Amino acid sequence: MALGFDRAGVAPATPPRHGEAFRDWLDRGYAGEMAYLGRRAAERLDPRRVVEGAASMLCVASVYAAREPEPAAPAPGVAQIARYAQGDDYHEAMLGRLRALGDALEAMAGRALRWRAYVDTGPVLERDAAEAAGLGWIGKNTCLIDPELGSYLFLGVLISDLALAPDGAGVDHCGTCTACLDACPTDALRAPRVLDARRCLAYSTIELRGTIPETLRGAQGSWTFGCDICQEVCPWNRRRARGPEPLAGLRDVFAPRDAWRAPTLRWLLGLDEDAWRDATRQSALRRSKYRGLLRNALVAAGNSGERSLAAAVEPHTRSEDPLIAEHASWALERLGPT
Ligand code: B12
Repeated sequence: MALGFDRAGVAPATPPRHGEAFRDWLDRGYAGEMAYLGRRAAERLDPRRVVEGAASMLCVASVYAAREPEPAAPAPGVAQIARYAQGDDYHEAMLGRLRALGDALEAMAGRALRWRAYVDTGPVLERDAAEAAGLGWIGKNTCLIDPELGSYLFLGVLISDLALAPDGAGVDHCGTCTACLDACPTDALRAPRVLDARRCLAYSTIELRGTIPETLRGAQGSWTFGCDICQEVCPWNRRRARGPEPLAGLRDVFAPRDAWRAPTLRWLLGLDEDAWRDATRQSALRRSKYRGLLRNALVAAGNSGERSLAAAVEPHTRSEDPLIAEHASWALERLGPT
């Protein structure tokens, strides 16, 4: 596929199969502070409200990390960064290619089409659409899993009024496995395919702007941006690939940057805002803002057991920002007397 996507498939532009589950999720308050998810709920529940006369959804997926039979445990004093955020920001990288696909579809149809392309930020349940388009199935960890590629996949969707032949929905292969539910350190997976985002470390380290609830801090371990635990334990991400997985096409855009593969907490705690801006240019890491990343690193330092980090934590206890000062004091107390 010239555009560098690993998978593509077509679903009819009809209401999502799990629309009720989405409504129920909102009603339970599981979206936490992500109010934007409820604001355009009607559109999320019917793609024809997004594109007038919508007939089909062309869904794409791109691998952003290779599968590993046994993910390595983090070294002491090292921060864990979710794989999806270690390379270049996926939004622009995928959206540009999806838009090229829209233009190509128009040329192919020989008429002006109504179409919209989205990656992450649009009023679409992208996993539902991807499952309906046969790109895989929604696992018990709520991630879209491809039976060959696993779940380290970015998704994108192009909704258009062009009637394309649908590919048929993906088939569920989770079976009796509950590895993800058992491994989640904060019990965010309340039931198979039901995630209370307020308890999810990806939410608390990326989306949450304020204080990280004390109930989540210990469980955060060394995760400093996002969390991959429910994917790392998934057998579909642990199957040995047939030979090393080549990083080609769009994939090399997402290859980990040296700075973010396994950054030390000492380095992160020493970053000022300008250095943070430089290091997060064109990266999904920008989403937590400087303040959020520093807050997360303080919690990870508090969990590290590395007394030598106290000297890097201590100055932040005098921060003018009460959020930073409070998390730093918490971390210092947890590290114990120097
Ligand atoms: C909000 C959001 C989050 C929130 C909430 C996550 C969530 N599960 O909803 C937070 C910040 C926690 C988050 C975390 C992550 N995210 Co996010 N996120 C989104 C976003 C913007 C909206 C998702 C949404 O609408 N959630 C609403 C709830 C209700 O959906 P859901 O939990 O998936 O539940 C559905 C299924 O369970 C389904 N279902 C299917 N069968 C069944 C059966 C039953 C019985 C039930 C009840 C439900 C059900 O029905 C529900 C409704 O569709 C999407 C982009 C998009 N526009 O879709 C990206 C997206 C889902 N995220 C993505 C990624 C990569 C991540 C992380 C892996 C990043 C990281 N490593 O930290 C984690 C994964 C955590 C996890 N296990 O989900 C990718 C997922 C790709 C994939 N392979 O699945 C997406 C698609 C972005 C993209 N374009 O690539 N994310």
